[in-house]
Amino acid sequence: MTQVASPVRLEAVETADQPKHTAELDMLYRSFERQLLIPLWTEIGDLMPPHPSSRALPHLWRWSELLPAAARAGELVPVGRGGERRAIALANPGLGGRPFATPTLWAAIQYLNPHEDAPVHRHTQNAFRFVVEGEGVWTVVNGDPVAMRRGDFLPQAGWNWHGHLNRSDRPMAWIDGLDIPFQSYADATFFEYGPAEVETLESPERSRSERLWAHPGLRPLTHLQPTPATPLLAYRWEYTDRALSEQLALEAEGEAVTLEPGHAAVRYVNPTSGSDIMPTLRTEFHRLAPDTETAVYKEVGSSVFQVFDGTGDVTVGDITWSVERGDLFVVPSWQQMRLVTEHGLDLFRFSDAPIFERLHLHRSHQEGTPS
Ligand code: 1HN
Repeated sequence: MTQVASPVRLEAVETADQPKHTAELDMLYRSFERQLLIPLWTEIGDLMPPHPSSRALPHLWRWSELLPAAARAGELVPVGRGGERRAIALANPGLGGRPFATPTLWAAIQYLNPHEDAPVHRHTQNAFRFVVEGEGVWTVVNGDPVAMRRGDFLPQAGWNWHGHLNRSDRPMAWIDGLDIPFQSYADATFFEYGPAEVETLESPERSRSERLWAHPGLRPLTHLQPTPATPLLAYRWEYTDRALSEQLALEAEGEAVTLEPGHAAVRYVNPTSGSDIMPTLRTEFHRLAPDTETAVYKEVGSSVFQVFDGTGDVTVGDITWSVERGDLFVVPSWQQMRLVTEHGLDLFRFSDAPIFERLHLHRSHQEGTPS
């Protein structure tokens, strides 16, 4: 048998049904350590908690601190082949110094200087961009240039070639979300380099993907089969904004169309199936009207939120933060969350919910409702 140092140290536990701590028991435990064996009776509390108890912690990153840090990286660190992206990841303080926002989700701020390119590559990880401010960058997906502007959501499913280029005279920052931690634990990751230069002759207003797919309720007869990820590469702010304001307007006219009073919400979906935009990622936009308080809610799986506009107080677990534009916060699995706003609050959200739903592990609970 290969001898490797055991990272564990087994300790006798003396509860009613456990053996007394004797020299013989100690020898047995030392031999378990040498053989890399761990008895269940010393671990059960950790492995089988009565409900999810995430190592990830609720945490807030302020845009007012993230953006200057990214801009400084823009002065000091070039972007190119090898490093691939000037992306700076949110590292949850409960996850041991890994660049993981939650056990399944990666979130980063990415920054591109004027006339810079981020080289072409592809990976199995599902990704998206969301833009909280600025414009001028095109993300080029399989040769299709897609303009990025404030409020746009740009999904980018695994194994598609992609690079970014800033065609403007100003720097631009945005956030990236990916399922990197999930695919890393699952040993499912592949990666390939493409050209170092992002090739595109045009910078069109509308991508080919939008010209084919961005017509609500209409589907090309040549594309009737459902695809696992959305073929639409940009969900524009103008539509998201209108969908949310119309929900609130209909509510004001007496229709029960909002999630709860004053809380409008939409999910970004794959137009070929009506399901989430990618197999592992769920993305939504939430709008709270002024003077709205949400219910206290929790679910299995983790989320990252970015404040798009407005201000409010966010409670996650037992921490409350006052938030403003661009701030990012993490909601770990089965931690309660609640939002309160006086002047109105717009929030972008992404989560790993499709993974748990597909595996029949998803549960949610709203305070005041039966469990
Ligand atoms: C990536 O390709 C992007 O394309 C962003 O912008 C973040 C993090 C790890 C690996 C690949 C992008 C990434 C990434």
